[in-house]
Amino acid sequence: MKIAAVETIPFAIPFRKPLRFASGGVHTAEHVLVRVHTEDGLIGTAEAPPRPYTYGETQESIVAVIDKIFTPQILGLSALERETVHDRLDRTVGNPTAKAAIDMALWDILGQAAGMSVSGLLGGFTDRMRVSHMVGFAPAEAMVAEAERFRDTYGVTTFKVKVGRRPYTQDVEACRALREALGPDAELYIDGNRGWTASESARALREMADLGLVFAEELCPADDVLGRRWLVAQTTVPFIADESATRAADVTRELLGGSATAISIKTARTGFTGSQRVLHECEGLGVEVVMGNQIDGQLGTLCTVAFGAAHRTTARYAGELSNFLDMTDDLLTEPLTIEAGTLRIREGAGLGIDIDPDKLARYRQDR
Ligand code: MUC
Ligand code: MG
Repeated sequence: MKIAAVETIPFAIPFRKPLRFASGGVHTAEHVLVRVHTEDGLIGTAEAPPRPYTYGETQESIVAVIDKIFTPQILGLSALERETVHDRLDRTVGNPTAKAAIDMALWDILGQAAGMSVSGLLGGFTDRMRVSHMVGFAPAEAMVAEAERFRDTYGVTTFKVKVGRRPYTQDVEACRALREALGPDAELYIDGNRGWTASESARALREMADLGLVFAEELCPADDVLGRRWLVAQTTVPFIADESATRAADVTRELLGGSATAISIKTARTGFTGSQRVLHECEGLGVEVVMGNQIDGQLGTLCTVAFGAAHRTTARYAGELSNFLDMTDDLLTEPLTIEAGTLRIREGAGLGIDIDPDKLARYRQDR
């Protein structure tokens, strides 16, 4: 299982409906397909989504850091030597989605070699997750129409609503309209992507106190240290750290500093190995987690559900697993489907990723 080569293939697939949020937007999935080849012919696969507004990575930087720095450092190591692989990758700071894609591709290889599913190897708790859909910025009526469509078509009843616009009252109105349209049983939570100040966030939360929000995520920047602590201390809604806690050490800092009371785990940035570190840290501390979405395509979503379904703590809440439905196409031979509000893991050895060669030829940008 020695690593013989790492392929980085940039590809671009347009979104039918772009996702817009306070820190940016995505119109086209310009991701990088990462394939790790072993000397004995196994191929581990994952995708890295560049999110410059969150991690500083671009499609070009992901390809460059893997090709020029990471691959030469890990060639010849076995897929079983993941700690050594990470020791080498961690010599370079940052680049979380590039590192995570390599990690997940190595797990895919381990699963294939063992003839077992990665989800089973990780923990095997269940074979599916309830789905939470992220509703991006739009006029309130359009946000309601989107949520109703996801409820009626896919059975989804949990929604993460993007907030963080100014004035904050338009987001409060949208959340109120969603609660009125979806009824008391729908689970609603909000994500501000750092768009508001601490005091705007406090006012917005007070005005939404009757909406039964399950979580509030990154409403204001964690870098506004005292403001954020002040906000988190006064709210009764669990406050999720997402982009402010992208590594186990950040998780420690945000939680112990009183700047968050729950954590978003994203396999796109911590792979499976780092995500388990974060998960076990949160379990040890008694802190709730949600499986987040890096605006993943189908490969990334498959990785998220494989991890989320594997552990009882990550399977407790709905995972953010549906935004690939807004893309015009994807690379999998057999597309993912959401039924009765749930997404199942893929059966079979490894991650069960089967890339359609025609689709890859059509969307890859390097040929
Ligand atoms: C989210 O949860 O914030 C938007 C920016 C990002 O980094 O992830 C997405 C979704
Ligand atoms: Mg977020």
